[in-house]
Formats: sequence, C-alpha cells, structure tokens
Amino acid sequence: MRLEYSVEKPLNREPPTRDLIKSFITEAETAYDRNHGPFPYLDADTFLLRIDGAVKSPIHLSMSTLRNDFTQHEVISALQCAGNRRHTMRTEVKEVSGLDWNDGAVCNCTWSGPLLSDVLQRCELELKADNDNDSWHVSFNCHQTDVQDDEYYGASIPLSRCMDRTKMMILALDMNGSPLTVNHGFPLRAVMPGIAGARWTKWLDHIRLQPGESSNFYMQRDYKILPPHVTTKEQALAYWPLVPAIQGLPINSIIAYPEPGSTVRVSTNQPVEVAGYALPQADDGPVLGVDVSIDRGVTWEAAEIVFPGDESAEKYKWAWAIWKYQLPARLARTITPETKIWSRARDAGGNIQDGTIPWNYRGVAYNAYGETKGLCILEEEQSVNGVKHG
Ligand SMILES: Nc1nc2c(c(=O)[nH]1)N[C@H]1C(S)=C(S)[C@@H](COP(=O)(O)O)O[C@H]1N2
Ligand SMILES: [Mo]
Repeated sequence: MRLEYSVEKPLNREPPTRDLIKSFITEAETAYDRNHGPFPYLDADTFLLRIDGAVKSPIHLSMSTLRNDFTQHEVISALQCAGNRRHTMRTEVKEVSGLDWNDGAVCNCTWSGPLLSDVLQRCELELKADNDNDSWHVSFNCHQTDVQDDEYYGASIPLSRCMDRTKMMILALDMNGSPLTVNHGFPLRAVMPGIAGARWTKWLDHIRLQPGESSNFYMQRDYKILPPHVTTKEQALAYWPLVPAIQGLPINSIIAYPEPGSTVRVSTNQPVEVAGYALPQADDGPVLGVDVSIDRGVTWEAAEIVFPGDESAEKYKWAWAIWKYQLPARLARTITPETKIWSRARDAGGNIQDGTIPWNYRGVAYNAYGETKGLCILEEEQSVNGVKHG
C-alpha cells in the first residue's frame, strides 16, 4: 500500500525506546523516519545515479551496475538524526526550534552496496593541481521529491573522507540484507558511518564533485550548532554562514527504562533493571562502556554491554551499544522521586559523555547524561512458594 505524504506533512516518527533497544540490529519497520517532503516511488530498473562536477566526463550508473559491477561491502552503523533528544533540551534547558524528538530518532542497521571510493575512482576525477584538495567536497543530492526549504535535498562531505576506504562510506542498495524500503531511500541512499543522519541522502540520484560545501539549505541553514546567544530565527541569519555544518555527532547515551515518572517494583533481593543505548562519538567508536550513577555523578557503576558483546571489535566502530545495569535492591530502596539516575557512555577514542554541547536554537547534538527521574518505588510483598506474605 502506498502511503502518501505531502511536503507540508511528511512522515516523521520514532519508536518508543523500550522497543528500540530490544535488538542490536533495528528492523526497517522499527527505524525512525525523518523526511523533509513526501516519498518518491521509484523504479529501480530505470533509476540512474548521475556523477558529475570535476570528473573527466559525467557518468550515469544503473542500480544493476552498482550491484553487479562493484564489490559489495557491508557496514554496521547507527543512523542518528542530529535532532535526537531535542525534547529533553527544550524541556530541561530552554525552548528550541525543531521537531519534538524524544530519544528514538536513531537506529542501528547493516547497510550494503559498493564503496563510495570505488565508485568515485571509476569517474577519473579531474582536480586542478592548483586547488587545495581539502576544500573539495562531494555532494549527495536528491531531486526526486519536493522538500520544505529548497528545490532539492542536498548534503556534502569533504572529498578526502569520501576517498578514504577505511571510513566505509557506502552507496547503499540494501538495509539489513534486503533492498531499502521506500521510506529509507529505495533504491539508493548515501550511508555515512560516523556522520549525522542529515547527510545520508535518500533516493540519491546525483553526486557532484565540487570545490566547496553543498549550498543546499539543509547544509547551510540547518543542522548547525548555533552559539547559545542566538535565540531567534532572525538572529540565526547572521550566524548560519559562520558556524560549521554538523558532520560527526557527539558521544551519547540514554536510559530507555525505567521511564521517568514510572512506578518501579522492588521485591526482596531482585535488582531493578536499568537499560538504554549508547553511541560513540563520530569515528571514535566502538562504545567501550556505560556507567550509571544514582547520586548525581558522585559515584558511577559500570553497566553491562549486552550488545554487541565483543564491544572492542573494529566492526562495531560506528555501531551503537545496548546496555543494562542491575541496580541492587538495597540501593533501589533509597530512590525517592527526587533521585536522578544518570548514564554516561565511554568510547574507544577516550571520550566520556558529559553533556558538553550547549543549548542551541535548533536543539541539535544534545548529549547531556542519559536520565530518568521522578520514580516511585513500590515495595512488593515477599513471595515464598507463590504465597504472598505481607
Ligand atoms: N532525500 C532526502 N534524504 C534525507 C532526508 C530527506 O528529507 N530527504 N532526511 C535526512 C535526515 S535529516 C535524516 S535524520 C535521515 C533519516 O533517515 P530515515 O528516514 O531513513 O531514518 O535521512 C536524511 N536523508
Ligand atoms: Mo535528521
């Protein structure tokens, strides 16, 4: 069934985090949706990717060429919207402008297709020797559907990164081993491990090798961490050109449960389970650990990384981690509605989550400690052989 959305009302949705953290690999149906316009319904048999700009001559690649004429690579990578956790920033700090995302604008999937660098290699790049190669960008564009703020959707990444095979940038045909679904970019999307979701262009029909960043609205006037003194749209106008476009996102973690304000049952010596996900910073993964505090950061206890398990493996460099912490019953009993339970992530790059990203007008890259609070502890009656004793 075709779901029709308009440019005024695109599909933007996120799953509850309790559901999201049930599996290491997020199913396509569960993964959040972020769109700036309606979906285009495309025919993979006729769809072409055009590559132009500073190349010997522009080329057009069919989906079967991308699938059959190039070595296929697979990467496990989290995909996160820069606005993930915005709700907490706007309610805990100060109002911001943007969709009211909770903590579910993130997923963790396998993505496969040819390596971007292999495809670009085939294009015989024509960079002028007198140009500073560092300023060159590769833009990833979609002209297949209307978007809210520009003529097309566009993003760009420095050329040096695009040519670096170790960054595992993929022109993805498949998500979790099956062709992309329409909402996630069928038949082709840019997969940019370690880079904010806004750069993962869906329905990718055009790549251009160009002497600077993409001029698209979503690269130049959105997805930037404006300084804290910018508090209005009008003030932002002067700052957009001065502030870098977000590429990597900061280290992060959240607590999926117990949910804030919920009732937690404690019985005899059963620990209370606290759980969530954690994300490494940009290319600094994998996540090596998560700590939990119930005394506002005075002391921290290490949580268990449930997934991926062998967390130091290189293949989890851009993956998330699912963690659990068994809060001992005797400590759970000390919890009051004023208690805050915090989580903080640590990654292989030595980053420790401490919420360094300041309040910003667009509410992006929020990474304060994961938190749950307002819990009500309910002492359960003891149960011996199924018989309850008061
Ligand atoms: N063509 C196109 N690509 C796009 C977008 C879009 O609106 N149009 N949204 C971007 C943003 S902001 C995010 S966070 C991710 C969301 O990907 P998903 O909907 O597959 O979760 O896609 C990115 N790619
Ligand atoms: Mo996004």
